[in-house]
Amino acid sequence: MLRRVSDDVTEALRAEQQRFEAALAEVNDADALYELQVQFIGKKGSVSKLRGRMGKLAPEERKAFGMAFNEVKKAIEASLEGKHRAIKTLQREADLGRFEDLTMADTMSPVGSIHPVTRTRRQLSRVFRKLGFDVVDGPHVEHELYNFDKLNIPADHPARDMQDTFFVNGPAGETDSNLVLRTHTSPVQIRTMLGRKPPIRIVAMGTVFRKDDDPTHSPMFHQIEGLCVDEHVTMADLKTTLYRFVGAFFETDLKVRLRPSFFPFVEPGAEFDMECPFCPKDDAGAKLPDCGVCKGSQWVELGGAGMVHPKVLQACDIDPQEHSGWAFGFGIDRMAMLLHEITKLGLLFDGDARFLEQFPC
Ligand code: FA5
Repeated sequence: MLRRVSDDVTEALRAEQQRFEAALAEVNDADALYELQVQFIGKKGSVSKLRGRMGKLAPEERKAFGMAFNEVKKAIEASLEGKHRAIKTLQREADLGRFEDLTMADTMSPVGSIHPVTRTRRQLSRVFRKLGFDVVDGPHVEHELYNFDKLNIPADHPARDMQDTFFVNGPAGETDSNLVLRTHTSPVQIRTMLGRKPPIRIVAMGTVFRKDDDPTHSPMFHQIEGLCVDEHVTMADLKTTLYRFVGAFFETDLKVRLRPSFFPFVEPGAEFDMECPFCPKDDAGAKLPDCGVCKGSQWVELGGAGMVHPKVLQACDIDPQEHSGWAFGFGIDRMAMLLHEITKLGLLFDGDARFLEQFPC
């Protein structure tokens, strides 16, 4: 049988279609797909070129070839369209799965935290307000008269040696140059009693300064002063108040004790101790001797206390026949150390961020 020209052209057409399908299987992106489209059905594409051979066919062969051509071209266009959609879908899925870190670059300053001493001061303030005390303040640069003399510590008293401090020049032209960096918060007792009349119930907290410097003593530290003056105030009121304070502050029921001691501005005077809250215990609840905080004594000292000396009341125009009072003065830094189990006083003041970061807000 005589082979027709249209058979050859149609065969070439089918061959191009197969070549196209094989090439299409390798295509994975839109650019390569477009190139494939141009290569096969673009103006000068291999399939389009075959159409040009239609003019050489006998008129009766043209129709069959025309139909075959359209069929192949449509199939190629459909495949291109299908692949185009598949590529878009893949691209969208890849976009959705892509991880972009949208967090802002770390350009902000680190957040600070509240210093353990400040935290302790705030806690003390809360506890004493609840116990009915006003919180008052006093200056760091104090008159020698208030820091010593009116507290029954005259110029030649040996107690001054224990609180050696920094004398400060007053403002130019001022006659009273007897100014000191206060050595304790006790002068706030004097300021309060000169400023208001009994009944008085105050606490004062703040920075004090001494010529001290060793592992347990710092030249700058913090104290809390308590003062209560009223009619018939006794040592029993002092002990009860301190017992209530310790329970509220350390949130546990601890014993307290007063040991006889001497401070020129109280009579009788005492050191105030509380039961050590940190002693390890055995299974039966008995305290073990190897406590790092109290060194096995089972007591920790908070500071001094006692009944306000009659001479101090008189120096503030309060009649000791009508009124009596008690006072206490504790180291706040020591309390912060107890509360947070800090072993070295200096850590509180070195300003080392690695230490301070351990007390987040
Ligand atoms: C006084 O300062 C008296 N004003 C306390 C007082 C007030 C007694 C009212 C009676 C009535 P003393 O010097 O002991 O007392 O200090 C009290 C507490 O401050 C001490 O127990 C200790 O906890 C703390 N302290 C004293 N010196 C330093 C120091 N250099 N560094 C850190 N803490 C200190």
